[in-house]
Amino acid sequence: DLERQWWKEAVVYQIYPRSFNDASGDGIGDIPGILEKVDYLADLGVDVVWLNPVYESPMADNGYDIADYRSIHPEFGTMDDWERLLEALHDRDMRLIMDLVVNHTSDEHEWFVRSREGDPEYADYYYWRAGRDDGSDGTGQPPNNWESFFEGSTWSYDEQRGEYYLHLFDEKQPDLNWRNEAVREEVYDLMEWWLEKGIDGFRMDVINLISKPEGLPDGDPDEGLTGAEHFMNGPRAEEYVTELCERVLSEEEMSVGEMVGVDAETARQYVDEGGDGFSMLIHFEHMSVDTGDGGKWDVTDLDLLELKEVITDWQETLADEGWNCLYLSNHDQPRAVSRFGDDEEYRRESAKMLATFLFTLQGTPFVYQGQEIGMTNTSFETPAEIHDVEAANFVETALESDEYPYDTYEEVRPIVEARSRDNARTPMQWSDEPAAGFTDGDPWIGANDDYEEVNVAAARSDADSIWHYYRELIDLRERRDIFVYGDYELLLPDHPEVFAYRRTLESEGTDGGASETDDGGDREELIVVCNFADGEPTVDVPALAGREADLLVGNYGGVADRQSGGELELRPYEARVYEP
Ligand code: TEU
Repeated sequence: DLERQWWKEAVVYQIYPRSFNDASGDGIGDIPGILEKVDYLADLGVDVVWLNPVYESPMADNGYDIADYRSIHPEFGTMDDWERLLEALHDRDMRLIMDLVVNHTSDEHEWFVRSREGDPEYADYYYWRAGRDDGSDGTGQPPNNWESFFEGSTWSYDEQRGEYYLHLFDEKQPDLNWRNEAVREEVYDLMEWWLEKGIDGFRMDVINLISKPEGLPDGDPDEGLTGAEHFMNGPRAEEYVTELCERVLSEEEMSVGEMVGVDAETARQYVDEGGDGFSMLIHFEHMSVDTGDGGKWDVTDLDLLELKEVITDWQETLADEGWNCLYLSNHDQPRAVSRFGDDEEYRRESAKMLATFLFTLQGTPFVYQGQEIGMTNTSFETPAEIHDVEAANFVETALESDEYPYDTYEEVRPIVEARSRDNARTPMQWSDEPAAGFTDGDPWIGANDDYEEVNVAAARSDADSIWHYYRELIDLRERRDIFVYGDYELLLPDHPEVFAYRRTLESEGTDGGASETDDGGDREELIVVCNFADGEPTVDVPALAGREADLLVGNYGGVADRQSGGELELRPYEARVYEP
């Protein structure tokens, strides 16, 4: 039996503060802006806020480059504002988890500043190496062939120290040397410092990249991101995670490890309820079901069979050990409705279908700001409209190097529009007022053109909106354990357009809607059917054959409340949840 935990039953709402709500009028979202919307979150019914980084930072990667772990960046407000936010959330029975980036710091963090000066105390806080074939100019070639997530080498030469330093991301994000015990102690200290302030947990950024093998060997240049086999789940990654969890975390805190390049089997090493692993992991496997071998920028159609395979693998592998984090959107991904649904004719239907899918799998659902109103991808007419460092570097590399076959921006534009992280970072659409009601000033990034139609005010006043549908799902999940704890079983495995599954929960006590099993216990059951395409398939669901079932929730009107038998005629992007 699965152990009950508050964070399993919670619904998480992710706030990207820069784009959520601007109270100061400088065009950048801030903590006082979030405070104005705390009641909004309570109305929606979410339980936990995951706040993207708000620490002091030069903002080379919008806060994922931290310059001081114990202070708030002035653009976002003050520590007092942050404390008021924590209190306002707790007053409303919501919790707060902080995003923590400890694989790397900013190059403006005091540790790095001292490290590049050669200060003996900090000299070994980062990875410093001499170049290869070190010439008389002291530069030569980078120490190995590893490739950065943000294009180019993972090594930059530092004039002051006269050596190269390692950065898996931008050159302004040097990697911390976790082999150095002093570094690990610093991390535990700052985590304890935040826990003492009363937060409810952490989301740990790229936490499976923290261990690099001795000697930093070259990677195989023919494998995806060069070097990844060495720095993803490196030799001591599991040991460091265990140590971190034992030292600073307990099961009372929600701990979410973000892990790049982790499959379900590997995930089991890192998740554990006993306090020496994370509560759950953010993985990327279902984020590549619409990419080719070339990775993120190699855009293909959604392969639903692959999605079924990935989701089913994670559902089954973590069924009795560990826990799933469920997400379709975040600040690094394009908008789910544009990517997996239809952001034109069937925007409403497909956004609701995706919500149904998200809330009926086993795990903790994460809702990214704007998802609850079906916000869509945006357009980037010229490279100047691109803000994100990852997309900007891609465009530059694509146009200037032979690595990609493109010559003009017009050729790469559809790829940027499909994939840029900026799609998720346009202002939250509160109303049809200028800048979508996000700011009275000039927004740091332009609002999506569709804001006059797609916005919170409109959605809240329309009983049939995506927003109200989210509320309904959140409410159902809160009332019925089966949504949270029920076992998962894939149905119709080979159907190319319809994703269907069964959830079952056996329990001893009585809990509305249950039928009796042979041994006298209760058995609850749900059948979920989601059409991921715009066709109108008739499907035969054997699990419903010869049975009667109540419609618990669905995204179309005009469906009978009670279904007899397994034959279902579905409409474009239709989703239904039945209870036999
Ligand atoms: O993202 C991890 C990561 O690997 C990203 O590069 C991700 O794969 C990519 O954006 C998807 O296209 C985390 C943060 O969520 C991201 O915002 C940061 O830029 C990154 O770490 C570095 O801290």
